[in-house]
Amino acid sequence: MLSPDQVAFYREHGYVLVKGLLSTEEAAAYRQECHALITRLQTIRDVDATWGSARKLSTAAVQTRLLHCHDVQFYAAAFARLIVDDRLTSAAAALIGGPNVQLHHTKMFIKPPEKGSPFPMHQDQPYFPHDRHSMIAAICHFDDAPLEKGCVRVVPGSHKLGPLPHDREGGWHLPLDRYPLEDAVPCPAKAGDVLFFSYLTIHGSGINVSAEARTTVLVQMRDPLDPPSIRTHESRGQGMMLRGIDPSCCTVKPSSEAAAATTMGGGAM
Ligand SMILES: O=C(O)CCC(=O)C(=O)O
Repeated sequence: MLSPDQVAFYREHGYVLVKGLLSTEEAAAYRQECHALITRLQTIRDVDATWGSARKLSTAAVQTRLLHCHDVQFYAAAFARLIVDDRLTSAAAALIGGPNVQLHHTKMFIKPPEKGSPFPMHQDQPYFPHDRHSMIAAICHFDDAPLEKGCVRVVPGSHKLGPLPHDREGGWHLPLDRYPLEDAVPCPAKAGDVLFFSYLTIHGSGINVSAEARTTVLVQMRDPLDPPSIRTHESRGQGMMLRGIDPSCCTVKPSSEAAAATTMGGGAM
C-alpha cells in the first residue's frame, strides 16, 4: 500500500515513483520474459514502434529502434500475474481514488542499447480520452533505467492543466520546440521500481545511449466508472478487472446491445 505522503505527492505532481515495488529477483524474471517474447515475435513480424516524430529528436546518424508488444498478458502468463499483483493494483487503487481498477491495455518496450528510441513529450489523454480522467499508467522497470538509458521524464504538476492540444503527425505529441525533453524532470529508476503517472501528466523519454537495453512494461488502468469519451484505442483484454468489481455492469438497465456485449465478455471498453 502507498503511504499517505506518496498519494499526496501524486495528487500534487501527477506522478510518483514507487521504489522496490517488485524485488530485483522478480524484475529479473520479468526481464527475461520480455526478452524471450521479443525474440519470438521478431521471427514473425516487425516489432519496431518508433514514433515518426521521435526521428526528429535523434541527433545521432544512427536510426533508433523501439522493440514493442501490446497486451503482453496474451503472450506469456507471467504478465497476467503481473497485472493482478496486489502490490501494483493496491497502489493503482490508491491513486485512482477508489476500490476498483480496470485494465485499459499493456505494452512492453525494450529500448535497445545505444539506439533506443525517444518519446517526444506528450499526454496520453489524446490517445484514449475518458470523461473523468481517472486513467493512470504504471511503468514497471525490469532493469535499471538511469538517465543515459532514456529514463522517463515528466513535467510535475502538468496534470492540472487538463487536456492540451497535440500535434497528431508521427504519434500524438506536443510541439517539439515548446516542449523540449531536456526541460522535463528525469525519473531515473532501478529494477523493480514502478513509476505511476496520470494520463494528463506531460511525459516523454530520451534516447538509450547506454550499452544495455532498457526493459519496461506499462500498464494503463482506470476507474471502471470512467467511460471512454470516444471509441478509440480498443484492444483485446480491455475492461478486465484487475482489482475490485465493475459496478457499471449493474447500474444501468442493459440495452440489447450492451447485453450482447456483456454476454460476449465485452464489458465497458
Ligand atoms: O517508456 C517510455 O519511455 C515512455 C512511454 C510513453 O511515453 C508512452 O507509452 O506513452
